[in-house]
Amino acid sequence: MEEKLQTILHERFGTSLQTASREEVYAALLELTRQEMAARPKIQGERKLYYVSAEFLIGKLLSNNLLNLGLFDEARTVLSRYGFTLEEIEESELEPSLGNGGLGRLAACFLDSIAALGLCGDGVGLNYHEGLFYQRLAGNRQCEEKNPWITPESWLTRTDVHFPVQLGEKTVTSTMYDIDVPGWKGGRNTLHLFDLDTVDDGIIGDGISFDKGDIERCLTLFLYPDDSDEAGRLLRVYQQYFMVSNTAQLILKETEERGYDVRDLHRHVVVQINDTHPTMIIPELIRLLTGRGLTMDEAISEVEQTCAYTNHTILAEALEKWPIHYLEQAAPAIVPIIRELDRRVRAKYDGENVQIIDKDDVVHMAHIDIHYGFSVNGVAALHTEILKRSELRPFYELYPEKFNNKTNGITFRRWLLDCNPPLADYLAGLIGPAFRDDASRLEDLLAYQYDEKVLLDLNSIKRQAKRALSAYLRETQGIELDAHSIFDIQAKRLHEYKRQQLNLLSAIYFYLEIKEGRHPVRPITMIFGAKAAPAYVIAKDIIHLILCLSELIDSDPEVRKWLRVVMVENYNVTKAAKLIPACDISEQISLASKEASGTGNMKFMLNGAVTLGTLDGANVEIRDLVGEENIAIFGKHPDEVIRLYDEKAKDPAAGYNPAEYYADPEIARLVDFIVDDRLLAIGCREQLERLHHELVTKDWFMTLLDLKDYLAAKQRLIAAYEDRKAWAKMSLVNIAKSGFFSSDRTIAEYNRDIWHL
Ligand code: 26V
Repeated sequence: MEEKLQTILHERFGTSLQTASREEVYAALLELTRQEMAARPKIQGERKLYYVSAEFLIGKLLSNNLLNLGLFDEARTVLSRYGFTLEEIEESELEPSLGNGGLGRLAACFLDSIAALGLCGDGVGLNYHEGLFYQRLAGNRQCEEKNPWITPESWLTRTDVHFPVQLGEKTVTSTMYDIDVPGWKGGRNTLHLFDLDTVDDGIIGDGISFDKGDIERCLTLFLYPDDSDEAGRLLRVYQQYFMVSNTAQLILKETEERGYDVRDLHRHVVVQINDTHPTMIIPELIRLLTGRGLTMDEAISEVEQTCAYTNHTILAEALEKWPIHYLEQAAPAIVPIIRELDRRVRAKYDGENVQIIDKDDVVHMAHIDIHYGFSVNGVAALHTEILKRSELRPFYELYPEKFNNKTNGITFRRWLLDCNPPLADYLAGLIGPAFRDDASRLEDLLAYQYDEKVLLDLNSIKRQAKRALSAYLRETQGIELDAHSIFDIQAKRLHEYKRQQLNLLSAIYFYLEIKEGRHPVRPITMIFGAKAAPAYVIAKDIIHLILCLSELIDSDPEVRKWLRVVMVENYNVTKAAKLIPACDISEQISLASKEASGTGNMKFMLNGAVTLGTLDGANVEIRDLVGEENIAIFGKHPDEVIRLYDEKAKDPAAGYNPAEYYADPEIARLVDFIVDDRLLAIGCREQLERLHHELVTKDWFMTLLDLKDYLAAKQRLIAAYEDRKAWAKMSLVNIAKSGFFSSDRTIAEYNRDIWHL
């Protein structure tokens, strides 16, 4: 490798490893890695998977690709010979922020595992020029800025594949870009990202504003453009149709090139629809197949046996519904097909609640997927049960055989080997390297749970990671942390159901206790990472509260010694990889029943954090694996929460009422601090009062219901931290039991039950 790098540096920049800048070394490593990837065989198969997704949150790729190519250790060694670290070289790489949160990161982990297992499967999505916005923290607020990532030095390859797509009245021509996906010790698949040459970043004005009506110039600028107005919602539909029309055309072209008849599509192709965003691929494939001579019956039958759907949320506002006139405007070609699909459903079933087009002429996207797909899966055991029992119950009664669970997973290549080499190397020294290929072998670690030396080592690896995070935050945000304090981290999208506000009420509790002279046994560092959707008012109020509290505490030397509240700017995959190894307490505190799975919970566990969580999503499975004694569970049971919602649905005066909890002076003391003069002096009255009012009068996600139980559980966990050996043992059991959450396991299950590749 050293020689190859020297050659590239010499030929491209007339320099060498002795004299090159970090940027030049990055460019050389990028080129070398791209050459190595191109030399890997493309994975082939009789049957091919297309994983279609609006999001692929792939993160930076240099170190991850080196790892999968087996060049990671060599690269680290060569670089260190010249005084570089791979980490600092990778700083030159811009992170492609092609995703929002869990769903997008899951798609990226899946691509990694599909290639690792040698399965023939490509990802297909959109090439957003600015991805999700860049989050700048200023004036105690989130400010959205554009977030360009496409440079001449990038992983994208422009191809000569183009397709015509009818957007509204006009037909545009797409361009396909490819990113190689090298599999661990294996061949390679591809991520295809479609784009339009006419898209123009120059139309972006202040922040992330642009003319949403100028479709040809704005189509692929941003992921999830603001949908608070009609132009924004229409743009979403344009994006979705553009994505799936390209995908459908690519599928038919490749199938024919592979020598198969599209009349047999389902034997050679399987399409996984990642949430409802790609739903229109169903009518689009039907349209194209009838265009190739299949009858409507034949086309529907093929497509029904080709498409499978994954549900990622039960939140009502995230279940996509589009007025049919949006589709008429953006994707007129498929409207007759959607009407035909709806007609067929009506001929078979009476229930209003299973129809595709409702009485208000609104199209329910998930209903298309369920009627015209052969598989419907949830993403954790509890989530799938809730889908069957309540959210999708009428469909489960129609098609029980379609429903199945696939508990999410994460790729251990990125979330252990790449992001935490000190831990990965230590584990390899202890239990051998087998866990790198087979994550279940991490269980071999259990043999050491009473080994004092190992427990001490684990604690010191954690402290090293905390120091590294501290150094990183000092450089990037000028924040100094105490590595001996407890690192308590909540990093995920900002949403009321995830309940960052609950965590903040615990910060207020500690603050008030310290002010009254009762400080914790050890300082606590509470770290948040979260982006809020630009139009989500309460979410932005919660960010405002995080930042105001942070300022209040930092300016109070008496409190600051014992408590810190820190917000990491622009939380993304890169930041996650720095935070996760350094975490002691992993906050997974969503209202039970609302978090479909969570995948951050798995990443923190794998890196030795102890979960403080509700019985929600995959937390339930984590508890089952590690046992009650190695996790801190609190809060109301999901059945109880569902019962409270049902009661309220029947009678608005019944069910959960926050006022009943606010009547408790201990709770009121914490909630009222949100509008205390000390915070009002720092923050914005309107925002803080709105948040306070929301909690006291609505509190849709039942923060106050779980507050006391949460405080008690957190205090117990903080006390438990003082027995350093017992804590290390908990940490060890979490690492050892995390193998189940490898996405290699998840993908093997998808393949066994759904894809049959
Ligand atoms: C919904 C919406 C609604 C309008 C704004 C833009 C937007 C973007 C995405 C979505 C769907 C969100 C679904 C989602 O991300 N679900 C998460 O999926 C993870 C992977 O399965 C899972 O671990 C998380 O629990 C779940 O919240």
